[in-house]
Amino acid sequence: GESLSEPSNKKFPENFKFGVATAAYQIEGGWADDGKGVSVWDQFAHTYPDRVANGDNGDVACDSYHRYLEDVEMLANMGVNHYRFSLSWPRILPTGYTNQINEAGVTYYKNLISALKENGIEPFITLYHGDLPQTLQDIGGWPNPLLADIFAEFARTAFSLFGDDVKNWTTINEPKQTCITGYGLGNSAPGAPASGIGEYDCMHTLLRAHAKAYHIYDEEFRATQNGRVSIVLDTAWFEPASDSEDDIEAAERALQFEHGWCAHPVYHPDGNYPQVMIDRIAERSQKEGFSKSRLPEFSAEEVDYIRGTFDFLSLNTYTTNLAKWTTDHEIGTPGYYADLSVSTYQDPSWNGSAWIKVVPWGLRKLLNWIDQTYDHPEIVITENGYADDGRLDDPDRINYYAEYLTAVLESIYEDGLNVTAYTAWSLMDNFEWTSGYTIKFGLYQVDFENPNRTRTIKSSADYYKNVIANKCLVDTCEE
Ligand code: GBH
Repeated sequence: GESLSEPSNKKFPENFKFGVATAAYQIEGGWADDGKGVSVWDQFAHTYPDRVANGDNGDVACDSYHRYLEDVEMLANMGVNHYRFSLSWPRILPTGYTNQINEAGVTYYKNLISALKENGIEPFITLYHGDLPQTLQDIGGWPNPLLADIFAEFARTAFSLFGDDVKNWTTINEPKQTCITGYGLGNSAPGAPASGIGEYDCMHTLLRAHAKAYHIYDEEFRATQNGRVSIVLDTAWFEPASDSEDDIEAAERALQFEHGWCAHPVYHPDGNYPQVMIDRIAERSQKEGFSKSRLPEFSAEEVDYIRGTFDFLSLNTYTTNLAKWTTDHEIGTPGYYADLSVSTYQDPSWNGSAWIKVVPWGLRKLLNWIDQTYDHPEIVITENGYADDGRLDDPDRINYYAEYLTAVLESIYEDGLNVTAYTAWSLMDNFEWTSGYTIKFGLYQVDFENPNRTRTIKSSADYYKNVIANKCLVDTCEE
């Protein structure tokens, strides 16, 4: 396999920021406490325990709803600059709509935010990270275009409740995951499969929802609150499986589907979906006998309204895949992966765990591709991390962070990219969606057998603490 490089001895730029991330359903618990409404994840995990490893759910999770002060202590110990967490929409708006505001939920987030600020930690809020109010699923969920306005109202509520103290906002976490697993394949919450249709309708609404929230911030809050807003997109790097032209084309197409689907409408100066998606999905839809493309169309006004709705580019990324050209999938069941028709896999010689192979050069290539494709944006890495079985002594996680942070340094100093912040996933072991508690991403361990959900520091947290303190990966740094 590729040999790993020595950690860089360069110092991060003086204003570079380090943080860690979590998400509401994955850590909070308190699923029915104090007037919280039911989310699609509550519903999914309770209705289909067979679809989550060990039948687990987030009813208690890390119990952060009751133990957030311990979380803040851990954050303060590591000395992070920012803490990226998400709001549970149904904890604040139990009906999903603004007709009813749950004061206890508001108080929870206000308390968390003030504890962070007392410790000099910047709150970095994601409005939506997977836990849609079930009431809104009952009217069809994200494929229903009405959700764009309903989300925008939630966004306005959050900006007005918390915006005096919160300067970093992202609207939606990983729309692609919500749409493909939730509404395309349907193997994750809300479990509403409509392959080849639902995922595209879902993304269409999410993009309009994001743009509305961004414009609301611009028009009603920016002047007084002076914060920044973005949308969190995830992608792996796709490396051509060989240097053949076909494989190079396959890798570029994979990037345009996996990243461009949502990135192009927002981040590309031209806006709209990537042309390769528009063309391929129209062509396949026609062969399938549809009267129009399964990829919905934006009007020219909508293209204008959506493009440029970001103050920085926000990226979640974990690993690299190889992309190999393959003949187009036969016309049959419509679906995102058939529309893409690229064969992807990972090199068996790559080290790593589960789906996360340690391929730091892939991060550097991805950052460069983004820089070139989207006109040199400021890039904030909002998630990056490594999973294992949860042991306290975790050299593999330390190695992953050293390798990936080295790639970040190289992208800054050797490639001249504008990467300004890095956020590790995750503060602590938590509920990893359909993998339940079997996969552990934490810098802190959580004992899920213990009613106190005891948190214990791992070696990787000590490592990250040093990185943050020195702004450097090794003991002797070069300015
Ligand atoms: C992010 O999702 C999420 O934002 C976060 O909530 C989550 O906990 C974190 O990453 C860690 O997963 O078929 O085995 O190849 C990342 C979404 C999930 C996409 C795993 C790729 C590969 C599964 N990723 N998936 S596999």
